[in-house]
Amino acid sequence: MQTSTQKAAWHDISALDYLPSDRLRQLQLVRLQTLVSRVYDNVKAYRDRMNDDAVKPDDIRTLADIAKLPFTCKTDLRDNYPFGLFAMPMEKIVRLHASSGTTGKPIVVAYTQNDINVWSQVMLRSLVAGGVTSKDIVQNAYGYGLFTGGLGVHYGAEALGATVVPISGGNTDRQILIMKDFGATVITCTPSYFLHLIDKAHEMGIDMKTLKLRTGIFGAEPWSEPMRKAIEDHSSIEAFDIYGLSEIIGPGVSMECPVHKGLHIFEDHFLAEIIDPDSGEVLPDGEEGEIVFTTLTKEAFPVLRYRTRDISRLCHEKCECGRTIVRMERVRRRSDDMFIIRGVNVFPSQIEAALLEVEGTLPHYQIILTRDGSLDNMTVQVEVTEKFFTDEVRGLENLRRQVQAKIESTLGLHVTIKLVEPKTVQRSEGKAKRVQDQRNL
Ligand code: DLL
Repeated sequence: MQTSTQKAAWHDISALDYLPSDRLRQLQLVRLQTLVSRVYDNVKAYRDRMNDDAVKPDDIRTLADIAKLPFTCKTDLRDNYPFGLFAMPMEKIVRLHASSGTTGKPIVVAYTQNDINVWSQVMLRSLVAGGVTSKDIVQNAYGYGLFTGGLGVHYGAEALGATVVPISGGNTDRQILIMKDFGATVITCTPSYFLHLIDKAHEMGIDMKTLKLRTGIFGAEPWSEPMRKAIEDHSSIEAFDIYGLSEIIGPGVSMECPVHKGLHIFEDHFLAEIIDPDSGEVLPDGEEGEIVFTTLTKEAFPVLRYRTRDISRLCHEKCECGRTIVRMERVRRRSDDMFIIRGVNVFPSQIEAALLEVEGTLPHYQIILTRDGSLDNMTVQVEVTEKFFTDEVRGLENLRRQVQAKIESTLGLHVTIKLVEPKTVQRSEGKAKRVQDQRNL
C-alpha cells in the first residue's frame, strides 16, 4: 500500500506543473544565472565561446538575456567527444548514456545522482499527466541500454510507485503474452512498434481490445494524428505523446496531458526558445521554428541553448487541464530529415499525412530515393489492408492512383507508388527508419 508520505511526494512534485507564472519565471532566472556561472567556471568550451562573444555570466540579468549566449549544436558535442563538455569530475558521475545518431561518433551524456533524481521527477510528472498511477502495471518496451528510453521511463514509473515490467524492445510474441498474462495497463514504446504489436496480437488471435491496456505513452520518433487514430481504433488505449532527447535528459522533456493539445514542457528544468533555423533569431510565441533548450538544473552535462533541429512552436496560453507550464506543438519533422528531390524540399511527415488520408492504406510505409542518370526518383512503398489486397486488380489500381494523386498534389512532384501486402514493410523495434536514400549523394 502506498504511504501518505509517498502520496504527498508525487503530488508535491506534480504541483510544479501549476506554478503561477511569475514564480516560475523567477525560478528560471535564478537557475539560469547559476547555470551560466557554473558552465563558465567548469567547462572550457563554453568559457571560450562566451569569451569569443564577449559575454560574461553577469550579463544575464533577465530571462531575455539568454539570447546573448552562444548556441550549442550537435557538432559541438561531437567535437568534444567523449567527455569534453562534462561539468563534473567522473567521481560525481553515476551514469552515462549515448545516442548513436546517423553519422560519425555517438553523443555521450552524463548524469550525477541529482540529475537522475531530476530525470525521475520529470518522468514521474509525465506519467501523472498521462493519468498513470501507482496502481498501474507499466510494460516498458523502450530499449534498455545506452538509449535513454528504457531506463528513463523505468525510474519515473518506479518513483510514481507503479509496477514496472522492464521488458525492453523486441521479442514481440513474448511482449503480447506478457501483456495479456500480467494484465499490463500501460504500454510505453515507439508508436511504430506499437502498430507492430497490434499486428502481431492479431496474428496470434488476440484482440488488443480485450486486454487491460488503457494507456500508451509513445515517443522517440515523429508520429501523426492519423497514426494516433489508427492506434486508438485497434486497441482500447488512449495514446499520449512524450518527447525528449538524450542531450537534454532523455524522455520527459515534455508530455501531453489528457487535453491532447500540445506537450507540456517541464520548464522549471528545461528552458525553451523557438528560433528561425536559418538566421538563429528568436521567434515570437506561436511561430513555427526550431526548438532550442537550455538545461536549467543539470549538473553533469548541462547544455546552453541546444539546437535540437526539431520543428515546433510554443504556446503560453493556459491549458484546459490547468497546467501553467508552456506547451510545445508535437514535433512532426526535423529540419534535417528534409530531403531534396528535383529541387523540392520534402519531409517524410508530409508523405505520411497524405497517404494516411486515403482509406485502405496502413501506417507502414517506406520512402526510397534512387537516381537514374541525373534524374532523381522517389518511390513510396505502402502497405494496404488485407481487404484491398485480396480485392480485384481494378480496386487496387484505383487505390494506387488515389494515393499517387494525393501525394503528388501535396508535393507537386511525380512519385511512384508501390502498394504492398500487409506486413511486408520492415518493422522496427525502436525508431522507424522511413527513408532509404540510395542516391549516393
Ligand atoms: O528518443 C528520447 C525518448 C525516449 C523520447 C523515449 C521519448 C520516448 P534520442 O534518441 O536522443 O532520445 O532522440 C531524440 O528523437 O530530437 C526528436 O527528433 C525525436 N523525438 C523524440 N521524441 C519525439 C516525439 C529519445 N514525441 C530525437 N515526437 C529528438 C517526435 C521525437 N520526435
